[in-house]
Amino acid sequence: MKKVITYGTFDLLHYGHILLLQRAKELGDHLTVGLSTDHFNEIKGKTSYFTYEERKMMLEAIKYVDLVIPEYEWEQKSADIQEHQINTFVMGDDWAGKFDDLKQYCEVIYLARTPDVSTTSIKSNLQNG
Ligand code: C2G
Repeated sequence: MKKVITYGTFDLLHYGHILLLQRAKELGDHLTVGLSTDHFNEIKGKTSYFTYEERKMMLEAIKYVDLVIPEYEWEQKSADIQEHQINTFVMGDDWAGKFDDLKQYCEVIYLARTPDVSTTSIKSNLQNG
C-alpha cells in the first residue's frame, strides 16, 4: 500500500484544499493529513475560524482522506513519516523546496496551488462585502 501524507490548517475548507487532497490521494492508496492544532496555528501566526475538532471532522468527511493526525510542531514530519510508513510527502508549491530535507525519508512532491482562492481572500471578501 502506497501511503501519502500532507499537512495544513485547512480552515474555511474550500475547493483549493479539496483539489490538493484529491491530487495527493491520486499519488497513492492511503492519505494521511497532519492537521495543524489551534496552538500550532498560533506558532504559524494563523488564527483559524474553526477549531481543530471542527476542522478535523470536516476533513474526515472528505472521501480522499483516510486518516487525520494532529500537527503540533514543524519538526514532527520526519517522525510521522517513519511511524506511519509514508512513501510520499505532498504540499502545495507555495512550500516548494521548504521540505526537501524529508527526501531522505520519502518522495517529496509539491503540487501547484489552485489559483484565485484562499482562506485569507474569503475572509477579506466577506469583511469588505
Ligand atoms: N492550497 C492549494 N491551493 C489553494 C490554497 C491552499 O493547493 N488555493 C494547499 C496549500 O498549498 C497546502 C494545503 O492546501 O498544501 C493546505 O493549505 P493551508 O491550510 O493554508 O496550509 P498551511 O497553513 O500552508 O500549512 O507544516 C505545513 C503547514 O501546516 C502548512
